[in-house]
Amino acid sequence: MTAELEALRNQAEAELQKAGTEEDLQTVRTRYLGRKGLLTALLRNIGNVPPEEKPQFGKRCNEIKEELSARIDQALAGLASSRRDEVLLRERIDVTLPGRGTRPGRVHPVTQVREEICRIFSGLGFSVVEGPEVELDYYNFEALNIPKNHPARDMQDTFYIDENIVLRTHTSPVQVRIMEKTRPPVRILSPGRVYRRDSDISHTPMFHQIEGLLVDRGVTFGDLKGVLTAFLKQVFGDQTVLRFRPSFFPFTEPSAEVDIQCVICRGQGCRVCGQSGWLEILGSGMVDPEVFKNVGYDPEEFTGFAFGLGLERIAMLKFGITDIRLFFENDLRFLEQF
Ligand code: 2U9
Repeated sequence: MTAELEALRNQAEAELQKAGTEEDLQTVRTRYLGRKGLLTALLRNIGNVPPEEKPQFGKRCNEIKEELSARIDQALAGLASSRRDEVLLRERIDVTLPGRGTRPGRVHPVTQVREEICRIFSGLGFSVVEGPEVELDYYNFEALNIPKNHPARDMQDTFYIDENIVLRTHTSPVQVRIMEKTRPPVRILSPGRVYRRDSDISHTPMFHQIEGLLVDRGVTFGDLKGVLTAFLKQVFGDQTVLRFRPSFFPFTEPSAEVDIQCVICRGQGCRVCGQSGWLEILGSGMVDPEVFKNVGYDPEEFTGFAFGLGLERIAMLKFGITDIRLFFENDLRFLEQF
């Protein structure tokens, strides 16, 4: 029995030498020390050992068990530690390397212009409002006094989703929706994307507009001139020279376009102003009584003025950009200059 015990010990020792993984080690443990293990079975058979050898046999049995168990624990700890070393080696970080750094972003020039205009009109008591870009024909055209046969609705200019739904061609429908819901006084500014079927050096199928609307009792063309003059002098400088030139829009009557003296040649005539000395900046006018009727305002009681401008155009003049498409290419070499 004692010889058998020593043989078992040597066998276990040999298996332990070969065990390369945690799993192997656990197998050895179960095989020898488990409840149904070989050593356990041998100890259970202590009845067959001659009585005078029993104490010695039992003692040796326990020694071997403890030795084996300790060896297994030791080997497991060794495995865990070398795995840790491996991970540490693989994930080594050189803390002396220079950091990558984050390049600060810039505010897009069109956003800069939008923020500036919104800030100026907020100072004049206007609130900023937004609305859907996919719009009902009614709000985009009909309510604004642009009937079905009007040239401004030509298929060439408008993206139709279906017969009654369009991509808005201006932000005016936002203001119509607000007027339907609220009574005057109204002082709103609506910035946003608009869509027109047009594409060249100065037109993109999507561009940005800001429109403004002021409605109250007793609003006159003088108010329009005063507010727009104050606005343009804040954007282009106090010395800016303006002119109000008669024009036509279906939703305003009378209407005027506002020009500033060319910021490049100071009125002498150059390539930017097409030799005219003037730059067209915005369109404006007194809200047509027909529009007021459509939203349930009494045109005898209320008057108002409205204006609209294209943000890309303002940004082009402000920053001296000659091709509108640059705004939409997201070329960092362009954007990083602002
Ligand atoms: C309502 C009533 C009237 C907004 C106006 C213009 C004149 C105008 C153009 C400028 C350049 C569009 O981006 S652009 O192509 N806009 O000339 N817009 S008056 O008139 C309104 C708006 C809302 C209810």
